[in-house]
Amino acid sequence: MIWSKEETLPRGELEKLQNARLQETVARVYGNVPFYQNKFKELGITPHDIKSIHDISKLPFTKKQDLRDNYPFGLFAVKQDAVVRIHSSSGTTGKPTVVGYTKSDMDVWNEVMARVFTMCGVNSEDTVHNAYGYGLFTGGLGVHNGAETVGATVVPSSGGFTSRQLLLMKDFGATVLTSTPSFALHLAETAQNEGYDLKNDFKLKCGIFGAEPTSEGLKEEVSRVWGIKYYEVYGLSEIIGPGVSNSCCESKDLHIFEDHFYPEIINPETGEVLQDGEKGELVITSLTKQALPIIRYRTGDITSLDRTPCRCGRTHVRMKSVMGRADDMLIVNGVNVFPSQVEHVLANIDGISLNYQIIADKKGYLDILEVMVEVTEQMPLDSIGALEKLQKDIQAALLNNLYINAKIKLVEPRSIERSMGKAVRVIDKRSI
Ligand code: DLL
Repeated sequence: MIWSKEETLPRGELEKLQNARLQETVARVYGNVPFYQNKFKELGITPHDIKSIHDISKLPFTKKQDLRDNYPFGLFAVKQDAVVRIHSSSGTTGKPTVVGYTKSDMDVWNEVMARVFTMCGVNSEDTVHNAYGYGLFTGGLGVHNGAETVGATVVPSSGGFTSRQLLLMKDFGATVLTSTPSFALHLAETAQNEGYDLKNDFKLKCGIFGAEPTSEGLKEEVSRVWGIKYYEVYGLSEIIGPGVSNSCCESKDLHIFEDHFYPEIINPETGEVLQDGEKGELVITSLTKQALPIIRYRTGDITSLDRTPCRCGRTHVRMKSVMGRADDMLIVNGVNVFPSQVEHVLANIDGISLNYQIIADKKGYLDILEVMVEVTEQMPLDSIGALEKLQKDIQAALLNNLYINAKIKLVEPRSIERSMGKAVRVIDKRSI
């Protein structure tokens, strides 16, 4: 089943739609967002220079930092009374990245998420157990609204409380699990430890997983232990949230809903636009967003595009599953973390220096994070009480500011190895 006719538009018609929508978007940002007006002026262009998507490379890029620099609502193209929803993620300087939606943006989000569910064969007969986090993170509510749009029964369980989630999944007869892939495996492991029979106690037929980089091996493992079909959803809050692209029944690659989100692949070093099939950074321009229209957003995600026809009948371009990041962002159990954010938190705590290392690893199927940090010379290393308090303070500050639960290891001054060049801030022992 295909949710909407736009998903199968012949490419010529799709392009016409994209051309018209790009022109509208460019006019909207030029007229309403001083940041873009200034950028256009710097480049010596006006909206009249953009006649079709073939002109898109004349436009400036937008980066995460631009959202932060214009915190909280500086890039919004509408007045506050038109905004019906805000989401946000934590930011480098303690200030979050803020995104907003009008009523029509919410309609688009529900529409693309309805496409996602339909692509995975989910309809009103299904019960969706939604274990993506609810709240400022777009995963919980974005997936929730899409499931309701196709008429499915949604169980809004959010993250955590693993044993209770298993009970609900079994008793409510969930047929679809939506969560991060690592949480799906954690649920399976807990179910096995608690004596459930994964194949017979549950009615799951598929799962829709995303929000973090995932190896093929881990995907196969999720599919195998639960005995379900694995679908993948991709998205980012700056563009809409989950629902930018999704894998179909015929292909592991993800169809990008390009009537709403126009993709390009660039060389992350030079900004040069690359050809289909070439690996580079995904850049997306929103074509219908009202509250936060965004031009050539640098996602930081490395992938490639494929425009060959898909057996499922959809004409929309496919992207490969994300292969890595162009920057140093870590994703820890679905939460995005930049080393600079951790540093900013550490900088506000007395008794420690800014010599630190972030170590990401796996325990079972979940990610664990350790922050190793040197105490200052003044810190009495023989005072166990003082060290324990310091450890707790750092842990609480990271949790409150960045929503990450890290183990803190305090070490003596000058004990973390110094490098000759760039400091080694992150050791990622997880292999994706
Ligand atoms: O993670 C939105 C989302 C929620 C997607 C639920 C899928 C499911 P952000 O918190 O803004 O939004 O994080 C966006 O997460 O740039 C990628 O690096 C990563 N990401 C999202 N989906 C995938 C995926 C949500 N399927 C960032 N595979 C993105 C790999 C993913 N990475």
